[in-house]
Amino acid sequence: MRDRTGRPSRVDPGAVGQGLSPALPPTGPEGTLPPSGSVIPEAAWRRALDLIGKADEIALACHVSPDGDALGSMLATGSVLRALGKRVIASFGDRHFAVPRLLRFLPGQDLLVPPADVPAEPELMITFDSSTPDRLGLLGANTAKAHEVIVIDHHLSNTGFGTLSLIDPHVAATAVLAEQLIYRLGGSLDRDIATCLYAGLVTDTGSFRYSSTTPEVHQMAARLVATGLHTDEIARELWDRSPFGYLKVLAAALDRVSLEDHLVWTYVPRVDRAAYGLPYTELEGLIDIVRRTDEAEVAAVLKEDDHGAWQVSTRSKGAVDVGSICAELGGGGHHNAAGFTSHGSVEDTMAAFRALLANADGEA
Ligand SMILES: [Mn+2]
Repeated sequence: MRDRTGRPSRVDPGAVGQGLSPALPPTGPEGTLPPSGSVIPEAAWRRALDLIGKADEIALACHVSPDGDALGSMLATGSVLRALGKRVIASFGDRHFAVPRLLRFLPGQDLLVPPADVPAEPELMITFDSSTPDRLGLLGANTAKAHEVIVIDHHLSNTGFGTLSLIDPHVAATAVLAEQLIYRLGGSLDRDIATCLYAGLVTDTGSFRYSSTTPEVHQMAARLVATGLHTDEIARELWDRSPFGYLKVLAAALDRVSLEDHLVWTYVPRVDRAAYGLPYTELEGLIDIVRRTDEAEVAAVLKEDDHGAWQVSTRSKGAVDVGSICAELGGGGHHNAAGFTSHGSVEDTMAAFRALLANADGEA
């Protein structure tokens, strides 16, 4: 059913799952779907419920080096599916399988298994926040062989690699779509599930600072906070702590920073991290420091991972579409936040990036 805006407004009773245990408190007026701003057709949601209803075992996957949105969306959905009586496993396809330290506070991690333990040909796979099969790392192969694949994502660059797309680039986070799926499954939010979704929402909106922060985002946050989750603890876990070594690596990275026209950039070789035993994943927030530069329109940070590849994070203030630049370099992302991997030197990587940036500037 739809309201006048064409958006789904009510749960279709025929499409709802069996419902969760009554121990979970209801979160909204009975049968009402919360607003999300999503334009995914109701028929697609119905098909998802159908596929989920028919599956006994469901394998969930999110992108490699998961962020709060990828892992949070997956764990929230997984917890609900398990409560519905499904056998659920969840994973991500990193060669060295470990939950990033910043995300270890997320509830529901008992769902996680190493990628090697995911069935080679799952009956049903659901992927989260991953725009391409490549972004699934080792689990790209399982996805290719799965009988059905539901792709839940909000990247404009998503290739639609599943058998069913629940993709909407208009929403701020995959967590928004995960919440919509949870409601349609007949689920409601307890504090643990809400914590996972909230982690996704705050990660992808930069704590409600980015332009993706719509009224619907704040309404969703209100629903989540109403479960009693601890916004202060979540913020501290995600952003306000790091090992001492981070300060030293940060100092070296800032010492190396360059400003060229409207581009500010720096790099972190792995030897810097090795000196302090600092894992690669601790560098996530570095781009947010570099991108604050007033004189720059675009920011880039090159981080050498443990295998010697350069993981490049880029940000734009809006005039330049770094998403398409990164897509041309084999990566992807959003208009204002994107990334790619380079196996070349720092100099070659930056030369390739600068060339595409000059083109984009010319078109702007
Ligand atoms: Mn996301």
